[in-house]
Amino acid sequence: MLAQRLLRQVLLSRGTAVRLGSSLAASGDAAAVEQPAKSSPSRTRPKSWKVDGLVVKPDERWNLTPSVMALLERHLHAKPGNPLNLIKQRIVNHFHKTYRKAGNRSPLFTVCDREPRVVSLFDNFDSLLTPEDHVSRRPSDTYYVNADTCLRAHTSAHQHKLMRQGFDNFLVVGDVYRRDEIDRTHYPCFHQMEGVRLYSADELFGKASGEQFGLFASDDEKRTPQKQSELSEDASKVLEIKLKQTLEELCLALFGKGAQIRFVDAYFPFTHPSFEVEVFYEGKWLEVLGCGVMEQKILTSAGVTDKVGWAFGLGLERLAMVLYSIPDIRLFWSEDSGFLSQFADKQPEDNYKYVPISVHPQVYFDLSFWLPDRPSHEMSADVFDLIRSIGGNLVEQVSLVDEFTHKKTGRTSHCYRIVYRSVDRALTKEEVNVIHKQIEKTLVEQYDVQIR
Ligand code: FA5
Ligand code: MG
Repeated sequence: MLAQRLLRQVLLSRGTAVRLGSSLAASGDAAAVEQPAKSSPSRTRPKSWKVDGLVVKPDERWNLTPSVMALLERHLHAKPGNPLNLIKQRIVNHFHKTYRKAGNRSPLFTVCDREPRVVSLFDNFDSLLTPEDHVSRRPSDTYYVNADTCLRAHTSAHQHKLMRQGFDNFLVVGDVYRRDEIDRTHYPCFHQMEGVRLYSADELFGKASGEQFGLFASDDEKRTPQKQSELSEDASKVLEIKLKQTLEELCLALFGKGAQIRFVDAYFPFTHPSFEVEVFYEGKWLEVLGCGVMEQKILTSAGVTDKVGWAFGLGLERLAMVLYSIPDIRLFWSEDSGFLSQFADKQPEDNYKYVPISVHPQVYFDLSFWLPDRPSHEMSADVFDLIRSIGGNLVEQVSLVDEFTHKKTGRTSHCYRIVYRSVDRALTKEEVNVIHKQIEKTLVEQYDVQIR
C-alpha cells in the first residue's frame, strides 16, 4: 500500500516534470531560448539558456535533463501555503525575533532568498576550499551548465560573495540541485537555508573581555581536531558553543522540548571543527543540517580580516518532514490538492500534522443554491458541517468557490466545490451522485435553500 502510494507520487512528479518541461520556451525565467544542439531525449542542450535573469552558454559539460529544468520552474519555497514556504517563514521569524541589532531596532540577519541558482564553479567549490578531487565536483554529482558554471549544489555557494559585499550576518534560502539518489529522504532538488554569523572580538567575547581574549592564534600554532591553526583556542571554543546554542534554540522553537537531537562530528572543506545535527524521527536518526566554525582562509579571501564566524546549512525538507510528519520527501513535489489543501490555510507558527492522502482518484461535484431570504450568519459553516456529516470520510475537501448577489432579485447564491475521495477504493460517479443528492435534499429541508 505504502509502496504503491510512493510510486504514484513519483509518477505524479515525473508527469509534472514532463508537462512543465515541454513549456519551458514559453515561460518566464528559466527558458531555453534557442534550438537544442544535441537531440538526446534526456539531455536537451540549448545553445543559450536564460535563467534567473542570467544568460548562460551551455557547452559539452552540460548534463541537465528536462526534468531538472522543470524543477527549476517550481519555486516551491516562494509559494504561499507550501510547507517549505511555511517552515522557511517560521525559521526566519525565529531568527528575527531572537537576534536583534544593538538597540533592538532591527533584525540582525539579512535574508537572501533570490540569489541566482546558476553559480560559478568558483562560488560552488573553490571559494569554499573544496579540493580539486572532491567527489562533489564529479559530473555524476553536480549539474554542470558549462566549464565555468553549474546549478548550485548548496546555499554555501553564496557565502563568499555575500561576505565580500560586506554582509556579516545572513540567511540564504533556496532550491539546490544534486545528482543524488532518490528515496524517502533524498531528492535531486531540495531546499537549504544557510546561516552565517561573523563576530569581532568584542562581539564574540563581550566588550569587557574583547581585549583580554584574542581571536587569532600566534604564527606557530598547529591545526588540531578541535581548532584551526589561525584561530585562538578561546575563539574557536566560544564560536562552537554559540553555534550549538543557536541551533539548539532553533530546534526547540521548531519541535518543542520533546524532540531528541544530537550533534555528531563531521567533515566539510569549509568549516573546522564541523558537525551535523540529527533528529530522532520515526525510529531513526535523521540528518537535518551541517555546520561548523568557518575556515578562516575563506573569510580572509573574502576580505574579512578582523572577524571570525560560524556557518550552518540546513535541509528544509528534512526539518519539514519532522515538523509536519511528512513521511516522504517526494510528497513536497505533489500537485495533488489532497496534499496542498492541508497546508493552504496554515500560518508559519501553526503546529500541524500531515494526514496521508489516498492513492485513489478524486471525484469533484459542485453544489450551487440560492440562500433563503433570511439566511443565518453562519450559513457557510452550517453548509460545511452538513456536507461533512452526510458525506463522512468520503469528503476530502469542501470550499466555497463562488458567491454573488443577483442585481434584480437581491438573492444571494453560493457555490461549494466538494472533492470526494475514498482512502480504500476508487469511487464511481454514480455512487458519489447518490451522496451528493442526499446532501442537496437535506440542505433544502433544513435551511430552505433553492438548488440552482
Ligand atoms: C552541505 O550542503 C553544507 N553546505 C552544509 C554546511 C553549511 C556545512 C555551512 C557547514 C557550514 P550536506 O551535503 O550535508 O552539507 O547537506 C546539508 C543538509 O541538506 C543535510 O543535512 C540534509 O538535511 C540536506 N540534504 C542533503 N542532501 C539532500 C538530498 N539529496 N535531499 C534532501 N535533503 C538533502
Ligand atoms: Mg551531510
